[in-house]
Amino acid sequence: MIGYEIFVRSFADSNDDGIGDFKGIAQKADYLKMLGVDLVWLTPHFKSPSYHGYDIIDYFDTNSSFGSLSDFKAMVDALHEKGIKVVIDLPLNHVSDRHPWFKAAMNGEKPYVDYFLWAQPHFNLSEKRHWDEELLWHNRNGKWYYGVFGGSSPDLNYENPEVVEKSLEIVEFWLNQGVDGFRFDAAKHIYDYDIREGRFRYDHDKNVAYWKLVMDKARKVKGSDVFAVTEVWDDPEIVDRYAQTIGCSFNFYFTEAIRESMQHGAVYKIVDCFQRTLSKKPYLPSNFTGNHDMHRLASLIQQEEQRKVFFGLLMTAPGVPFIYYGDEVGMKGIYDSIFTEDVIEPFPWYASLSGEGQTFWKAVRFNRAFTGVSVEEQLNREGSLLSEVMAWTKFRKENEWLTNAWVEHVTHNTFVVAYTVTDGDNGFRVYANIAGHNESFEGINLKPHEVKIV
Ligand code: ACG
Repeated sequence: MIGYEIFVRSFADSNDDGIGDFKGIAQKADYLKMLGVDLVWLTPHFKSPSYHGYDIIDYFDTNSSFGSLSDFKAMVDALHEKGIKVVIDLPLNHVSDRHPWFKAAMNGEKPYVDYFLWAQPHFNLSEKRHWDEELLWHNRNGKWYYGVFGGSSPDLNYENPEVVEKSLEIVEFWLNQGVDGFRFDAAKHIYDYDIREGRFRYDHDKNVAYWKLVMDKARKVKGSDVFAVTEVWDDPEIVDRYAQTIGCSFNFYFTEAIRESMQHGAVYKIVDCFQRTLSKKPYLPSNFTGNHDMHRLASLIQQEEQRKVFFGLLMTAPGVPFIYYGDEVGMKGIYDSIFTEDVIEPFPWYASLSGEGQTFWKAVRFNRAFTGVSVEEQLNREGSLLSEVMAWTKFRKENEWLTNAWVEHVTHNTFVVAYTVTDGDNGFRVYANIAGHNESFEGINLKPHEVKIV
Protein backbone atom coordinates (compact mmCIF):
# COMPACT_ATOMS: atom_id res chain seq x y z
CA MET A 1 0.00 0.00 0.00
CA ILE A 2 1.34 3.42 -0.99
CA GLY A 3 -0.04 6.65 0.48
CA TYR A 4 -0.05 10.18 -0.93
CA GLU A 5 -0.69 13.38 1.01
CA ILE A 6 -2.88 15.82 -0.89
CA PHE A 7 -3.11 19.44 0.21
CA VAL A 8 -6.63 19.84 -1.16
CA ARG A 9 -6.41 23.57 -1.93
CA SER A 10 -3.32 23.05 -4.07
CA PHE A 11 -3.87 19.82 -5.96
CA ALA A 12 -6.48 19.96 -8.73
CA ASP A 13 -9.15 22.49 -9.63
CA SER A 14 -12.32 21.51 -11.49
CA ASN A 15 -14.15 24.87 -11.73
CA ASP A 16 -11.41 27.28 -12.73
CA ASP A 17 -11.48 29.35 -9.56
CA GLY A 18 -7.85 28.41 -8.91
CA ILE A 19 -8.68 26.52 -5.71
CA GLY A 20 -8.26 22.78 -5.59
CA ASP A 21 -11.46 20.86 -4.96
CA PHE A 22 -13.04 17.42 -4.54
CA LYS A 23 -14.08 17.09 -8.19
CA GLY A 24 -10.57 18.06 -9.24
CA ILE A 25 -9.12 15.24 -7.13
CA ALA A 26 -11.62 12.78 -8.62
CA GLN A 27 -10.64 13.90 -12.13
CA LYS A 28 -6.99 13.18 -11.37
CA ALA A 29 -7.61 9.63 -10.17
CA ASP A 30 -5.79 8.30 -13.25
CA TYR A 31 -2.68 10.25 -12.37
CA LEU A 32 -2.75 8.80 -8.86
CA LYS A 33 -3.16 5.33 -10.36
CA MET A 34 -0.29 5.89 -12.76
CA LEU A 35 1.87 7.04 -9.86
CA GLY A 36 1.01 3.83 -8.01
CA VAL A 37 -0.91 5.41 -5.15
CA ASP A 38 -3.56 3.33 -3.38
CA LEU A 39 -4.43 5.60 -0.50
CA VAL A 40 -4.76 9.37 -0.29
CA TRP A 41 -4.63 11.47 2.86
CA LEU A 42 -6.56 14.68 2.34
CA THR A 43 -5.60 17.66 4.50
CA PRO A 44 -8.65 19.03 6.39
CA HIS A 45 -11.66 19.46 4.15
CA PHE A 46 -14.07 20.80 6.80
CA LYS A 47 -15.63 24.23 7.09
CA SER A 48 -12.81 26.48 8.25
CA PRO A 49 -11.74 30.13 7.94
CA SER A 50 -8.06 29.46 7.19
CA TYR A 51 -6.08 28.42 4.12
CA HIS A 52 -4.81 25.31 5.95
CA GLY A 53 -8.11 24.17 7.43
CA TYR A 54 -6.81 22.85 10.75
CA ASP A 55 -9.11 25.20 12.68
CA ILE A 56 -12.60 23.89 12.15
CA ILE A 57 -15.92 25.72 12.35
CA ASP A 58 -18.15 22.75 11.61
CA TYR A 59 -17.03 19.11 11.79
CA PHE A 60 -20.09 17.95 9.89
CA ASP A 61 -19.74 20.14 6.83
CA THR A 62 -17.20 20.64 4.06
CA ASN A 63 -15.25 23.73 3.09
CA SER A 64 -17.47 25.16 0.35
CA SER A 65 -14.43 26.18 -1.73
CA PHE A 66 -13.69 22.47 -2.09
CA GLY A 67 -17.28 21.42 -2.82
CA SER A 68 -20.37 20.15 -1.03
CA LEU A 69 -20.78 17.02 1.02
CA SER A 70 -22.26 15.28 -2.01
CA ASP A 71 -19.24 16.33 -4.12
CA PHE A 72 -17.08 14.88 -1.37
CA LYS A 73 -18.95 11.58 -1.48
CA ALA A 74 -18.79 11.49 -5.27
CA MET A 75 -15.00 11.94 -5.02
CA VAL A 76 -14.76 9.11 -2.50
CA ASP A 77 -16.77 6.88 -4.86
CA ALA A 78 -14.65 7.85 -7.87
CA LEU A 79 -11.43 7.06 -6.02
CA HIS A 80 -12.84 3.82 -4.67
CA GLU A 81 -13.71 2.76 -8.21
CA LYS A 82 -10.05 3.07 -9.06
CA GLY A 83 -9.07 1.11 -5.96
CA ILE A 84 -7.81 4.16 -4.04
CA LYS A 85 -8.69 4.55 -0.36
CA VAL A 86 -9.52 7.92 1.17
CA VAL A 87 -8.18 8.94 4.56
CA ILE A 88 -9.20 12.28 6.07
CA ASP A 89 -7.20 14.49 8.37
CA LEU A 90 -8.96 14.86 11.70
CA PRO A 91 -7.88 17.71 13.98
CA LEU A 92 -9.81 16.89 17.15
CA ASN A 93 -7.54 18.67 19.62
CA HIS A 94 -8.88 22.16 18.94
CA VAL A 95 -11.48 24.12 16.98
CA SER A 96 -11.58 27.52 15.34
CA ASP A 97 -12.29 30.49 17.61
CA ARG A 98 -15.24 31.00 15.25
CA HIS A 99 -16.72 27.60 16.03
CA PRO A 100 -20.21 28.02 17.56
CA TRP A 101 -19.05 26.04 20.63
CA PHE A 102 -16.34 28.59 21.40
CA LYS A 103 -18.57 31.57 20.67
CA ALA A 104 -21.18 30.17 23.06
CA ALA A 105 -18.51 29.45 25.65
CA MET A 106 -17.25 33.05 25.45
CA ASN A 107 -20.82 34.14 26.15
CA GLY A 108 -20.82 31.98 29.24
CA GLU A 109 -23.38 29.51 27.82
CA LYS A 110 -23.71 26.05 29.29
CA PRO A 111 -22.68 23.36 28.44
CA TYR A 112 -20.12 24.94 26.10
CA VAL A 113 -18.11 26.72 28.78
CA ASP A 114 -16.90 23.29 29.85
CA TYR A 115 -15.83 22.42 26.30
CA PHE A 116 -12.70 24.57 26.74
CA LEU A 117 -9.91 25.05 29.23
CA TRP A 118 -9.89 28.30 31.24
CA ALA A 119 -7.09 29.67 33.39
CA GLN A 120 -6.98 29.06 37.11
CA PRO A 121 -5.05 31.24 39.58
CA HIS A 122 -2.10 28.84 39.92
CA PHE A 123 -1.51 28.50 36.13
CA ASN A 124 1.55 30.08 34.54
CA LEU A 125 -0.04 32.20 31.83
CA SER A 126 3.23 33.28 30.27
CA GLU A 127 4.38 29.72 29.57
CA LYS A 128 5.53 29.11 25.99
CA ARG A 129 5.37 26.02 23.77
CA HIS A 130 8.38 23.79 24.34
CA TRP A 131 9.37 23.88 20.66
CA ASP A 132 9.06 27.60 19.87
CA GLU A 133 8.12 30.98 21.31
CA GLU A 134 4.33 30.76 21.00
CA LEU A 135 2.26 31.33 24.12
CA LEU A 136 -0.11 28.65 25.38
CA TRP A 137 -2.65 30.97 27.04
CA HIS A 138 -4.65 33.65 25.30
CA ASN A 139 -6.69 36.52 26.62
CA ARG A 140 -9.92 37.65 25.05
CA ASN A 141 -12.31 40.05 26.71
CA GLY A 142 -10.59 39.42 30.02
CA LYS A 143 -10.97 35.63 29.74
CA TRP A 144 -7.88 33.41 29.50
CA TYR A 145 -8.20 30.21 27.45
CA TYR A 146 -5.77 27.50 26.42
CA GLY A 147 -4.72 27.03 22.79
CA VAL A 148 -1.51 25.15 22.08
CA PHE A 149 -1.74 26.07 18.37
CA GLY A 150 -2.49 29.77 18.95
CA GLY A 151 -5.32 32.03 19.99
CA SER A 152 -7.39 31.35 16.90
CA SER A 153 -7.66 27.64 17.68
CA PRO A 154 -8.72 27.04 21.31
CA ASP A 155 -8.10 23.53 22.62
CA LEU A 156 -11.09 21.38 23.45
CA ASN A 157 -11.34 20.13 27.04
CA TYR A 158 -11.13 16.34 26.91
CA GLU A 159 -11.56 16.13 30.70
CA ASN A 160 -15.21 16.67 29.80
CA PRO A 161 -16.85 13.35 28.81
CA GLU A 162 -19.30 15.23 26.59
CA VAL A 163 -16.40 16.42 24.42
CA VAL A 164 -15.08 12.87 24.16
CA GLU A 165 -18.54 11.74 23.11
CA LYS A 166 -18.76 14.49 20.44
CA SER A 167 -15.42 13.44 18.98
CA LEU A 168 -16.66 9.87 18.63
CA GLU A 169 -19.75 11.12 16.81
CA ILE A 170 -17.48 12.93 14.34
CA VAL A 171 -15.51 9.74 13.69
CA GLU A 172 -18.72 7.79 13.11
CA PHE A 173 -20.20 10.47 10.84
CA TRP A 174 -17.26 10.48 8.42
CA LEU A 175 -16.90 6.73 8.29
CA ASN A 176 -20.56 6.67 7.33
CA GLN A 177 -19.75 9.04 4.46
CA GLY A 178 -17.54 6.32 3.05
CA VAL A 179 -14.04 7.34 4.15
CA ASP A 180 -11.58 4.53 4.85
CA GLY A 181 -9.90 6.08 7.83
CA PHE A 182 -8.08 8.97 9.41
CA ARG A 183 -4.87 10.79 9.94
CA PHE A 184 -5.13 11.78 13.60
CA ASP A 185 -3.72 15.27 13.84
CA ALA A 186 -1.71 16.36 16.88
CA ALA A 187 -2.38 13.04 18.61
CA LYS A 188 -0.13 13.73 21.60
CA HIS A 189 -1.86 17.03 22.40
CA ILE A 190 -5.30 15.79 23.49
CA TYR A 191 -4.05 15.76 27.08
CA ASP A 192 -1.02 18.02 27.23
CA TYR A 193 -1.76 20.35 30.13
CA ASP A 194 -1.34 19.37 33.77
CA ILE A 195 -4.20 21.13 35.48
CA ARG A 196 -3.04 20.20 38.97
CA GLU A 197 0.41 21.65 38.49
CA GLY A 198 -0.69 24.39 36.10
CA ARG A 199 1.88 23.69 33.41
CA PHE A 200 2.36 22.02 30.03
CA ARG A 201 2.99 18.26 30.25
CA TYR A 202 2.12 15.49 27.82
CA ASP A 203 0.10 12.71 29.41
CA HIS A 204 0.91 9.96 26.92
CA ASP A 205 -0.92 7.26 28.87
CA LYS A 206 -4.12 9.24 28.89
CA ASN A 207 -3.72 10.17 25.23
CA VAL A 208 -3.21 6.56 24.21
CA ALA A 209 -6.27 5.51 26.23
CA TYR A 210 -8.30 8.16 24.42
CA TRP A 211 -7.12 6.99 20.99
CA LYS A 212 -8.03 3.45 21.95
CA LEU A 213 -11.61 4.63 22.51
CA VAL A 214 -11.56 6.30 19.10
CA MET A 215 -10.19 3.20 17.41
CA ASP A 216 -12.75 0.98 19.14
CA LYS A 217 -15.46 3.23 17.78
CA ALA A 218 -13.97 3.32 14.29
CA ARG A 219 -13.60 -0.46 14.15
CA LYS A 220 -17.14 -0.91 15.40
CA VAL A 221 -18.46 1.29 12.59
CA LYS A 222 -16.17 0.24 9.76
CA GLY A 223 -14.72 -3.11 10.73
CA SER A 224 -11.17 -4.11 11.41
CA ASP A 225 -9.72 -2.85 8.12
CA VAL A 226 -10.23 0.82 8.99
CA PHE A 227 -6.95 2.62 8.33
CA ALA A 228 -5.60 5.08 10.87
CA VAL A 229 -2.27 6.82 11.11
CA THR A 230 -1.23 9.14 13.93
CA GLU A 231 0.79 12.26 13.81
CA VAL A 232 3.05 12.19 16.84
CA TRP A 233 6.08 14.31 16.05
CA ASP A 234 8.39 13.09 18.75
CA ASP A 235 11.11 10.61 19.65
CA PRO A 236 10.62 7.12 18.18
CA GLU A 237 10.08 5.59 21.62
CA ILE A 238 7.11 7.89 22.22
CA VAL A 239 5.73 7.31 18.73
CA ASP A 240 5.83 3.57 19.49
CA ARG A 241 3.31 3.95 22.30
CA TYR A 242 0.68 5.55 20.10
CA ALA A 243 1.37 3.37 17.09
CA GLN A 244 0.72 0.18 19.02
CA THR A 245 -2.82 1.28 19.76
CA ILE A 246 -3.64 2.92 16.49
CA GLY A 247 -1.86 0.48 14.19
CA CYS A 248 0.22 2.92 12.17
CA SER A 249 2.17 6.07 12.85
CA PHE A 250 4.20 8.54 10.85
CA ASN A 251 7.88 7.90 11.31
CA PHE A 252 9.30 11.42 11.49
CA TYR A 253 12.73 10.12 12.35
CA PHE A 254 12.93 8.35 8.95
CA THR A 255 12.43 11.61 7.05
CA GLU A 256 14.78 13.54 9.31
CA ALA A 257 17.51 10.89 9.39
CA ILE A 258 17.75 10.44 5.62
CA ARG A 259 17.69 14.17 4.95
CA GLU A 260 20.39 14.75 7.55
CA SER A 261 22.55 11.88 6.34
CA MET A 262 22.37 13.11 2.76
CA GLN A 263 23.21 16.66 3.78
CA HIS A 264 26.20 15.47 5.81
CA GLY A 265 27.31 12.88 3.27
CA ALA A 266 27.43 9.96 5.74
CA VAL A 267 24.85 7.29 6.54
CA TYR A 268 25.12 7.16 10.35
CA LYS A 269 21.70 8.67 11.08
CA ILE A 270 20.05 6.31 8.59
CA VAL A 271 21.66 3.38 10.36
CA ASP A 272 20.46 4.55 13.77
CA CYS A 273 16.98 5.24 12.40
CA PHE A 274 16.60 1.88 10.65
CA GLN A 275 17.73 0.03 13.77
CA ARG A 276 15.46 1.98 16.09
CA THR A 277 12.32 2.39 14.03
CA LEU A 278 12.17 -0.36 11.42
CA SER A 279 12.97 -3.46 13.45
CA LYS A 280 10.10 -5.89 14.11
CA LYS A 281 7.21 -3.89 15.61
CA PRO A 282 3.59 -4.65 16.49
CA TYR A 283 2.40 -1.92 14.10
CA LEU A 284 3.07 -0.45 10.64
CA PRO A 285 5.54 2.41 10.43
CA SER A 286 4.64 5.09 7.94
CA ASN A 287 7.76 6.50 6.36
CA PHE A 288 7.37 9.61 4.25
CA THR A 289 9.17 12.05 1.95
CA GLY A 290 7.95 15.13 3.80
CA ASN A 291 4.77 16.92 4.76
CA HIS A 292 3.19 20.37 4.89
CA ASP A 293 4.93 21.24 8.19
CA MET A 294 8.52 21.02 6.96
CA HIS A 295 10.91 22.13 4.21
CA ARG A 296 10.33 20.27 0.98
CA LEU A 297 12.69 17.43 0.19
CA ALA A 298 13.95 19.07 -3.01
CA SER A 299 14.85 22.28 -1.18
CA LEU A 300 17.08 20.39 1.22
CA ILE A 301 18.37 17.70 -1.11
CA GLN A 302 19.06 19.63 -4.27
CA GLN A 303 20.53 16.81 -6.35
CA GLU A 304 17.87 14.80 -8.14
CA GLU A 305 20.09 11.69 -8.06
CA GLN A 306 20.15 11.85 -4.25
CA ARG A 307 16.40 12.19 -4.09
CA LYS A 308 16.12 9.05 -6.19
CA VAL A 309 18.06 7.28 -3.44
CA PHE A 310 15.57 8.67 -0.91
CA PHE A 311 12.73 7.08 -2.88
CA GLY A 312 14.68 3.83 -3.08
CA LEU A 313 15.06 3.74 0.70
CA LEU A 314 11.41 4.71 1.14
CA MET A 315 10.06 2.04 -1.19
CA THR A 316 12.22 -0.77 0.19
CA ALA A 317 11.39 0.03 3.81
CA PRO A 318 8.57 -1.75 5.64
CA GLY A 319 5.17 -0.25 6.44
CA VAL A 320 3.06 2.24 4.51
CA PRO A 321 5.18 4.75 2.58
CA PHE A 322 3.71 8.20 1.94
CA ILE A 323 4.68 10.66 -0.77
CA TYR A 324 3.98 14.33 -0.08
CA TYR A 325 2.21 15.70 -3.16
CA GLY A 326 4.72 17.22 -5.55
CA ASP A 327 7.78 15.51 -4.10
CA GLU A 328 7.56 13.06 -7.00
CA VAL A 329 8.21 15.90 -9.47
CA GLY A 330 10.73 17.73 -7.30
CA MET A 331 8.64 20.60 -5.97
CA LYS A 332 10.58 22.96 -3.72
CA GLY A 333 9.54 25.02 -0.70
CA ILE A 334 10.99 26.36 2.51
CA TYR A 335 8.80 26.04 5.58
CA ASP A 336 8.32 29.13 7.62
CA SER A 337 5.90 29.14 10.52
CA ILE A 338 4.54 32.49 9.35
CA PHE A 339 4.50 31.87 5.58
CA THR A 340 3.76 28.16 5.52
CA GLU A 341 2.11 28.62 2.12
CA ASP A 342 5.54 28.12 0.53
CA VAL A 343 5.48 24.36 1.05
CA ILE A 344 1.92 24.04 -0.22
CA GLU A 345 2.26 25.68 -3.61
CA PRO A 346 -0.04 24.71 -6.50
CA PHE A 347 0.75 21.27 -7.85
CA PRO A 348 2.42 21.83 -11.25
CA TRP A 349 0.51 19.79 -13.82
CA TYR A 350 1.91 21.71 -16.81
CA ALA A 351 5.22 23.31 -17.78
CA SER A 352 3.34 26.59 -18.27
CA LEU A 353 1.38 26.16 -15.02
CA SER A 354 -1.81 26.66 -16.93
CA GLY A 355 -4.36 24.20 -18.25
CA GLU A 356 -7.16 21.98 -17.07
CA GLY A 357 -6.99 21.13 -13.40
CA GLN A 358 -4.18 23.55 -12.58
CA THR A 359 -4.69 25.40 -9.26
CA PHE A 360 -3.55 29.02 -8.91
CA TRP A 361 -4.92 30.17 -5.54
CA LYS A 362 -1.58 31.72 -4.68
CA ALA A 363 1.37 33.09 -6.62
CA VAL A 364 4.25 30.62 -6.84
CA ARG A 365 7.64 31.52 -5.38
CA PHE A 366 9.45 28.21 -5.53
CA ASN A 367 7.93 26.23 -8.37
CA ARG A 368 7.79 28.53 -11.34
CA ALA A 369 6.75 27.74 -14.91
CA PHE A 370 9.19 26.04 -17.30
CA THR A 371 11.69 25.04 -14.60
CA GLY A 372 11.38 21.31 -15.21
CA VAL A 373 9.20 20.79 -12.14
CA SER A 374 5.88 19.69 -13.59
CA VAL A 375 4.16 16.44 -14.45
CA GLU A 376 4.25 17.37 -18.15
CA GLU A 377 8.00 18.00 -18.24
CA GLN A 378 8.86 15.07 -16.00
CA LEU A 379 6.83 12.63 -18.11
CA ASN A 380 8.63 13.81 -21.23
CA ARG A 381 12.14 13.52 -19.84
CA GLU A 382 13.89 10.18 -19.88
CA GLY A 383 15.34 9.28 -16.49
CA SER A 384 13.32 11.95 -14.69
CA LEU A 385 12.58 11.78 -10.99
CA LEU A 386 8.93 11.01 -11.72
CA SER A 387 9.82 8.04 -13.92
CA GLU A 388 12.15 6.73 -11.20
CA VAL A 389 9.41 7.15 -8.57
CA MET A 390 7.01 5.20 -10.79
CA ALA A 391 9.56 2.43 -11.21
CA TRP A 392 9.88 2.23 -7.42
CA THR A 393 6.13 2.20 -6.81
CA LYS A 394 5.81 -0.58 -9.39
CA PHE A 395 8.48 -2.50 -7.51
CA ARG A 396 6.59 -1.90 -4.27
CA LYS A 397 3.38 -3.27 -5.78
CA GLU A 398 5.18 -6.42 -6.89
CA ASN A 399 6.29 -6.87 -3.29
CA GLU A 400 3.17 -6.19 -1.23
CA TRP A 401 4.63 -8.29 1.59
CA LEU A 402 6.84 -5.30 2.39
CA THR A 403 3.93 -3.71 4.27
CA ASN A 404 4.25 -6.22 7.08
CA ALA A 405 8.01 -6.68 6.90
CA TRP A 406 10.81 -5.45 9.14
CA VAL A 407 14.49 -4.58 8.85
CA GLU A 408 17.38 -6.71 10.14
CA HIS A 409 21.21 -6.76 9.98
CA VAL A 410 21.88 -3.12 9.27
CA THR A 411 25.52 -2.68 8.29
CA HIS A 412 27.38 0.24 6.75
CA ASN A 413 30.52 2.10 5.84
CA THR A 414 30.55 5.89 5.56
CA PHE A 415 28.51 6.11 2.36
CA VAL A 416 26.72 2.79 2.02
CA VAL A 417 23.95 1.44 4.21
CA ALA A 418 22.94 -2.20 3.80
CA TYR A 419 19.93 -3.90 5.36
CA THR A 420 17.83 -7.02 5.09
CA VAL A 421 14.08 -6.62 4.73
CA THR A 422 11.99 -9.68 5.50
CA ASP A 423 8.55 -10.77 6.63
CA GLY A 424 9.77 -14.20 7.66
CA ASP A 425 8.83 -15.80 4.31
CA ASN A 426 10.11 -13.30 1.75
CA GLY A 427 13.20 -11.19 1.91
CA PHE A 428 16.02 -9.34 0.19
CA ARG A 429 19.04 -7.27 1.03
CA VAL A 430 19.34 -3.64 0.01
CA TYR A 431 22.56 -1.73 -0.63
CA ALA A 432 22.22 2.04 -0.93
CA ASN A 433 25.11 4.30 -1.86
CA ILE A 434 24.35 7.93 -0.95
CA ALA A 435 27.66 9.16 -2.41
CA GLY A 436 28.37 10.59 -5.86
CA HIS A 437 31.19 8.09 -6.48
CA ASN A 438 31.49 4.32 -6.86
CA GLU A 439 31.57 2.31 -3.66
CA SER A 440 32.19 -1.30 -2.81
CA PHE A 441 30.76 -2.85 0.34
CA GLU A 442 30.42 -6.50 1.45
CA GLY A 443 31.59 -7.51 -2.02
CA ILE A 444 28.84 -5.51 -3.75
CA ASN A 445 29.88 -2.86 -6.25
CA LEU A 446 27.71 0.21 -6.37
CA LYS A 447 27.58 3.05 -8.84
CA PRO A 448 27.10 6.64 -7.59
CA HIS A 449 23.69 7.02 -5.91
CA GLU A 450 22.74 3.45 -6.62
CA VAL A 451 20.20 1.42 -4.66
CA LYS A 452 20.75 -2.26 -5.39
CA ILE A 453 18.59 -5.16 -4.31
CA VAL A 454 20.24 -8.57 -4.02
C1 ACG B 1 -0.08 19.32 13.03
C2 ACG B 1 -0.41 19.68 11.57
C3 ACG B 1 -0.23 21.16 11.41
C4 ACG B 1 -1.33 21.85 12.18
C5 ACG B 1 -1.51 21.29 13.50
C6 ACG B 1 -2.56 21.88 14.35
C7 ACG B 1 -0.91 20.10 13.92
O1 ACG B 1 0.31 18.90 10.71
O2 ACG B 1 -0.23 21.60 10.08
O3 ACG B 1 -1.05 23.27 12.24
O4 ACG B 1 -3.79 21.35 13.86
C8 ACG B 1 3.91 20.32 16.61
C9 ACG B 1 2.72 19.44 16.86
C10 ACG B 1 2.20 18.84 15.57
C11 ACG B 1 1.89 19.94 14.56
C12 ACG B 1 3.19 20.70 14.33
C13 ACG B 1 3.00 21.87 13.37
N1 ACG B 1 1.36 19.40 13.30
O5 ACG B 1 3.07 18.43 17.78
O6 ACG B 1 1.00 18.13 15.88
O7 ACG B 1 3.62 21.27 15.59
C14 ACG B 1 8.94 19.47 17.91
C15 ACG B 1 7.77 19.14 18.82
C16 ACG B 1 6.55 18.79 17.98
C17 ACG B 1 6.23 19.93 17.04
C18 ACG B 1 7.43 20.16 16.13
C19 ACG B 1 7.17 21.38 15.25
O8 ACG B 1 8.09 18.05 19.67
O9 ACG B 1 5.45 18.58 18.85
O10 ACG B 1 5.06 19.57 16.24
O11 ACG B 1 8.60 20.47 16.96
O12 ACG B 1 8.31 21.68 14.51
C20 ACG B 1 12.58 15.84 16.39
C21 ACG B 1 11.98 15.71 17.78
C22 ACG B 1 10.60 16.35 17.81
C23 ACG B 1 10.66 17.78 17.30
C24 ACG B 1 11.26 17.77 15.91
C25 ACG B 1 11.35 19.16 15.30
O13 ACG B 1 11.85 15.04 15.50
O14 ACG B 1 11.86 14.33 18.11
O15 ACG B 1 10.09 16.35 19.13
O16 ACG B 1 9.30 18.25 17.22
O17 ACG B 1 12.56 17.19 15.94
O18 ACG B 1 12.15 19.98 16.08
C26 ACG B 1 -1.90 24.10 11.51
C27 ACG B 1 -1.16 25.33 11.00
C28 ACG B 1 -0.77 26.22 12.15
C29 ACG B 1 -2.01 26.61 12.92
C30 ACG B 1 -2.75 25.34 13.37
C31 ACG B 1 -4.09 25.63 14.03
O19 ACG B 1 -0.02 24.91 10.26
O20 ACG B 1 -0.14 27.39 11.64
O21 ACG B 1 -1.67 27.37 14.04
O22 ACG B 1 -3.01 24.50 12.25
